[in-house]
Amino acid sequence: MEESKRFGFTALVGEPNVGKSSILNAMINKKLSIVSHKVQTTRFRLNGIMQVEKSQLVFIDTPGICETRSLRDRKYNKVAWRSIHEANIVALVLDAKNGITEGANTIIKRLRSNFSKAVNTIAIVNKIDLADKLNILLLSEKISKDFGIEDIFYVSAKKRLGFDALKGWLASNVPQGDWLFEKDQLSDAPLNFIVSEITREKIFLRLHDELPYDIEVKTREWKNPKDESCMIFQDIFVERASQKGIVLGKNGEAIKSISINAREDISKFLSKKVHLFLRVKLKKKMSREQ
Ligand SMILES: Nc1nc2c(ncn2[C@@H]2O[C@H](COP(=O)(O)OP(=O)(O)OP(=O)(O)O)[C@@H](O)[C@H]2O)c(=O)[nH]1
Ligand SMILES: [Mg+2]
Repeated sequence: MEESKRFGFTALVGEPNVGKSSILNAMINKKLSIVSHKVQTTRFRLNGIMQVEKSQLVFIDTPGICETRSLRDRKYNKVAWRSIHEANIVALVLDAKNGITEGANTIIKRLRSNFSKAVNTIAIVNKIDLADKLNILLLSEKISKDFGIEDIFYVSAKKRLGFDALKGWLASNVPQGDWLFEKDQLSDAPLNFIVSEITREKIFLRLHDELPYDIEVKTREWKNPKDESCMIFQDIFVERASQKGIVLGKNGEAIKSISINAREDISKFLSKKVHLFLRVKLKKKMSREQ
């Protein structure tokens, strides 16, 4: 091991919608994780990787944690807590405007009782573009006094503010160790997953309250992946036959706009021309129960 190399996982945790995925994207300077104004956009753990000088930092984006009775939300909460166990540093993300809500309080308490002091906990106050300075000051006092978190960073993922200090701190606080990933690797997630998620984001953004919540997107086939332009075939799975019409929209307008927007972002992500083919399908009962 080279003496000064460092490597570590930082889990981004917090309530839904505080901007965890936006922070991951701002950190790695690429739109990797999907973002929407809806709560619980993120469903799966996703790693984003970056280098700061001799440190390789891996950010784990996690689903928002919330108090819930629903089986589905409990499943997402579990994904988040499991990620925390693997992290060297836990970054609690708070919304500068909302401050320490009841939900955030619960997460902090559980962090304190379930994790040893050896796990470094920091706070990232996001959306500083939306809050006034006095509120941010009061919030920072509360975070350090009530929760004993001393390392607090103030960022705006939207305006890309405040990230240098955060990157610098993480780079010198992850443990010494060899890098686990290649230098320019952005993520360890399969491309199929990333491009499916982009389409899921466009569905989230296009369909509002009528959104079939448990919608899934799977990339079925990929043609000419090495060529200048490629063809990607994806299936959108809905729970009930009646939901097919919602995704398709009147005269197919919804699916058309989802497809155009997804194709544009996938193209950008892959830096190549993409032809995207979407198909709406009914989930089989088996996969519904999994
Ligand atoms: N004004 C402002 N909005 C932000 C900022 N960061 C994120 N947002 C917005 O907040 C909303 C939620 O962002 P996400 O990154 O999806 O939040 P999340 O915490 O990953 O949400 P879940 O995946 O649902 O848990 C989106 O509409 C973002 O555009 C910020 O710094 N300022
Ligand atoms: Mg998210």
